[in-house]
Amino acid sequence: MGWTGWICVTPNFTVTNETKDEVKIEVIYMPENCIKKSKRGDLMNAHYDGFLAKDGSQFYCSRTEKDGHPKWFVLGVGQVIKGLDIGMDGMCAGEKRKLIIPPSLGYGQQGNEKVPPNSTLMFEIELYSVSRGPRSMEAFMEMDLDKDRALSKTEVRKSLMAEYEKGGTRRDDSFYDAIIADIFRTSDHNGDGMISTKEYNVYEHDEL
Ligand SMILES: [Ca+2]
Ligand SMILES: [Ca+2]
Repeated sequence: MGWTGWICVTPNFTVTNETKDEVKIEVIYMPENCIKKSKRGDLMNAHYDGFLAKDGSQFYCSRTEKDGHPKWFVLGVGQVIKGLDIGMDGMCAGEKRKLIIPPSLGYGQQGNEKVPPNSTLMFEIELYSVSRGPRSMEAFMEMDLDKDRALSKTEVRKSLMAEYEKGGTRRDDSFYDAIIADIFRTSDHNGDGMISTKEYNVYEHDEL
């Protein structure tokens, strides 16, 4: 799922027949392992770039914002604009979507500093992870088996195995290796191979 090569450029697209009050969803990439689909209340980790539909100009790019990390937010609770809450429902980790969002589900008649009034928006989304519920300290403590207030790869693996193998299906190591590599890439900011409580709780409430 490498996103390192993804740069923020204006894509080639045209908007036709935009429907009022409806989010148009186009799946650009669907991963083979689509295990868990997002639903309201899930914690999402995604990159999303926003463009104005009328001329394709970019008004937001999470890859160049702040530290360029994918953004964390809870789905369906208004932490992002309505069109994103709707358009990112039923999505799985690794999936990419293009969304077309009418003004009523975007920034409306007001717009914001970068979005003119009554703008139809186009978003490109790449979802990295979906997990049930916000990252709570309770969940952290549960995963932190040796109680050293840091999560090792072994601890993360055990917790993933408990979750993915609930139904009794055994998955091979490479399945977990890929997920763990992804989790540590996005969460282990100082690269010491452990996820600290601070790194775990990177809760960003973005303006979007
Ligand atoms: Ca630990
Ligand atoms: Ca760390």
